[in-house]
Amino acid sequence: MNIKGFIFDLDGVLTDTAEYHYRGWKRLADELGIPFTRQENEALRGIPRRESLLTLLKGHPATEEQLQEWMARKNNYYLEFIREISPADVLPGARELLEEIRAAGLKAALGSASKNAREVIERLGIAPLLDAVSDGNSVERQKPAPDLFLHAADQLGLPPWQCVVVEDAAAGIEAALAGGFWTLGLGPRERVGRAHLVLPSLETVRLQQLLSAFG
Ligand code: B16
Ligand code: MG
Repeated sequence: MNIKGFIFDLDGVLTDTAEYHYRGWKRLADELGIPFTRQENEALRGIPRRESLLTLLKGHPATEEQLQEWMARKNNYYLEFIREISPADVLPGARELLEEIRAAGLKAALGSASKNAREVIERLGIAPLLDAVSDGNSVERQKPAPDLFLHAADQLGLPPWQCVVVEDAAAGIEAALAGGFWTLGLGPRERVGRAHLVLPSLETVRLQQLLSAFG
């Protein structure tokens, strides 16, 4: 069997923190008098904090000091919102798949661009099912650079070709392909169609099905 490990993105794969990111950015945008819609928020999927802010600003001038203050402000709103997260917020099928991976003696890691990823997985109650955590603090270059997933694979002690990256964002699929990983894309083909395998969600997925698909 080829596949020995799985690397999971967080937002959009294991849970849906996108709504909380949206509410945080929206509150900041309202305060700055900048229009910001849910649709615009979709483009920020998997995109790191600073780049998200620059996208939201749409060329609105800002000093470095202001950028820092606004990022901190949005993050404080986000931290307030994620206090509501509980084990009930794990997306359907995700916990079952993590449990199957553990039972089969395979490895699982987190590969999230978020600097708050550890807190979220603790609140979801899935930290014990993850053998390694790579997050927004782990590497310099973020997705679509492959660094984050390479860091995760390294922590698992596995080469990329023995790992499947599970992602919901185009930038994440590109990062995984650039690193030489197998890719499972979750969501519409317009977004994750470059993945080796595309599924709507993890809801009905079984480990055996994935091992056969990538084996
Ligand atoms: P933070 P993922 C990403 O998470 C989110 O999709 C993206 O919207 C967010 O801006 C980014 O994390 C950084 O998050 O501000 O908490 O460091 O999909 O890579 O798990
Ligand atoms: Mg994501």
